[in-house]
Order: sequence, then structure tokens, then C-alpha cells
Amino acid sequence: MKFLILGDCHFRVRTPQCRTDENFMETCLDKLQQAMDVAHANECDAVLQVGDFFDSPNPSGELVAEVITSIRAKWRKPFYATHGQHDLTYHTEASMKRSTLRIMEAAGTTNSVGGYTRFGCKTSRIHGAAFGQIPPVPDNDRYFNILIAHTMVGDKPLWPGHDLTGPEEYVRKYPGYDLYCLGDYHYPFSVKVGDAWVINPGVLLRLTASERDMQHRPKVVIFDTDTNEPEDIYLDVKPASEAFDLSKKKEKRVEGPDFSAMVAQLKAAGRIGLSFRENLVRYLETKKVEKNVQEAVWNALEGV
Ligand SMILES: [Mn+2]
Repeated sequence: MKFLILGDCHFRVRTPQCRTDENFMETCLDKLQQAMDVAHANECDAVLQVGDFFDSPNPSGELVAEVITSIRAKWRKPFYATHGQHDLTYHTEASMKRSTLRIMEAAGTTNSVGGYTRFGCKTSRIHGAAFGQIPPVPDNDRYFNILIAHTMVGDKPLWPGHDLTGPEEYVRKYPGYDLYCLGDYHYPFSVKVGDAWVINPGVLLRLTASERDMQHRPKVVIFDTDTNEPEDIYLDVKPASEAFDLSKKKEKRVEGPDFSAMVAQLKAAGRIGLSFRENLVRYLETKKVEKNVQEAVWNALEGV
């Protein structure tokens, strides 16, 4: 069997700062079209999308309609996607029932996979772990077991002191799969751990003018279960020098005290993130606050 692994898509309408695209929705749809063409040309059996399909939990209706139309125009085979934190209102599991992936599922475009669903796809079993979920334990090793998870696993820390789970550590923690398709960490890696492959195709769109994003080459990965090997297929994209206009980059603000050393120290100690909401998520998880209380907190914050 062949699978097309599709990375974090972050589809959106508004053009990110520094990108030169006049119509960013068209750019997103072009990437999707290219990915679906690759799946088609290689006779893939299913598409596996690793979460953060959209950049926000409330994408424009026009974008959602165009994405659904684009997938349905060419693809009649299974398309599995899991929820990333960008697909979830305030990162909560309960918001899955009102997510855009749910709409796409209702439109017959995708099957959304979370921790409690598993799908049979010929000789494979597809399992999911959405953002914040613990991966299920595969219960039948006669099948080729695949996990699609949106979780921060990477091969290189993104900043000094970044406490990053490596692919080997992740497989040790959640063993039993033949193929791990991971999202969240936006930079690609394909690593073999024992007999299993751990693959993150990387982000599909270069969203920021950071050096790492500008050097990133958007791609999809085809995985063939017969050869047990992945194949990278790079998309046709503009060179970074054309896709970005660096003169639009905001000057770093110089006024005010410089907290960067203090923030770096606190981050290294694992005590603080830069986002209020992420710090709150961490606090609620660390304190093991009950799910219904967490929901009430997020609902109360929705109007803020
Ligand atoms: Mn992402």
C-alpha cells in the first residue's frame, strides 16, 4: 500500500507578513492541488494529514469550500486528518465537535482521526492522536499499524534550552506502530527507529521570514508499505527570494527593558512560555484540572 503523508498545512486567506503573494488563498489551493496530483499520479491508497490543516479554528467559509471542492474534484479514496492545536478552539478536545475538520468530514472529504477512532484501510490500521491526546495502543499486529499524531517531536531543538522529545524517545514511549506520521514540529525529518519509520514532512507553506522557514523546501512524503521506504516529493514553489519581501520585516522594537535573558532562563527551567494561553494550558494540565473546569475557563475567556 502507498500513503501520501501531508504535513501541517496552515491554510489561511490573509497573506502572512513578508510574503509577496497577492492572493494567499490561491497559494494554499495550489499547494493542495499539487499534493493531490502527487497522490493521484503515484496511485496512493490514502492521504494522511498530520494536523493544523487550517491556520485557525475559524477559517473563512470560502477557503473551506474551496478546499473541500479541490479534494473532491480528484480524490475518491480515504483522506485521514487529525486535529492540530490550530484546528481547535483554545486547544480543547471538546471543540472537535465544532471544528472545520468535522465540517469536512460531514462533506465526505476527510475522516478525522483522534485517540478514540481507528480506521481499517486494506491491510493497514490508521490510528490518531490529536493535539493533547495520548496515542492509543495498537491492538492487532497482523496489520500495518499507522499513527497520525500532532505532537512536538523533533530532531533538533528550536531554541537554546528547548526540551524536545526526539523520535527514538517517542517510539519508546508509544511502541507498537510500523509508521508514525507526525506534525506540529514544522521542519521535516524521516528517521528509522528499529523497524518503524517516524516521519514529519514539515510545514506545507513557508509562513514566516525566519531563516529556517526561508530555507525550508515544502514537500510531501510517499510511504510504500511493500518496500517499507519513504520517498520525498518536493513541491513546485517560488524561491524564497521571490516568495518573501524582507523589506516588510518589522524592525525589532528597541524601547523598553530587555527581558530576553530572563525569559530564556525561565523557559530553560520549563516554567514559562511566551503565550498567555499556552502557559494557561500548561498550568491546567500540570495541576490536573478536571476537563469540565478547563472547558468553563476557556468558554469564559472566549469573550475576552
Ligand atoms: Mn503547525
